[in-house]
Amino acid sequence: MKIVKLEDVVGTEQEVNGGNWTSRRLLLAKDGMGYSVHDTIIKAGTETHIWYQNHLEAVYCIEGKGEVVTLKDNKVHPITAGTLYALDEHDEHLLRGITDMRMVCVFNPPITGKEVHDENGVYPLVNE
Ligand code: 9YT
Repeated sequence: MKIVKLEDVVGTEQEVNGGNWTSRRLLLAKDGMGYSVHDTIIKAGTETHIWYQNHLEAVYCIEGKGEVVTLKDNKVHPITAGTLYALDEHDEHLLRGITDMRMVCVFNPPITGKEVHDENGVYPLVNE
């Protein structure tokens, strides 16, 4: 069994600053679980275009307040602590932080840690 603490990840290459967000990757593909788990801070006042065409992601807000806008229908979904959104259709969306938001994110397939968002907000599939 593995025990991972947030403090073990902070300040390592598993803490990634994406500009509008900082993601602390607790579990990655290398951990062999079949999914990755991230503790991500979305910064207040930011809007990020995201479209994970190669991944499914569930995002559970545990602190803060914001919005997700699904671009196929321009619907605005309020996000507060205790709300989860699941991108079960690889939904293209905008993620807005009204305050800082703390999100627990799960990706299937797992992120390897080497992905960066391209200009379409997409993560490529990376085979290790
Ligand atoms: C909620 C979300 O998708 N934020 C972008 C960062 C992502 N959680 C990551 O790469 O860790």
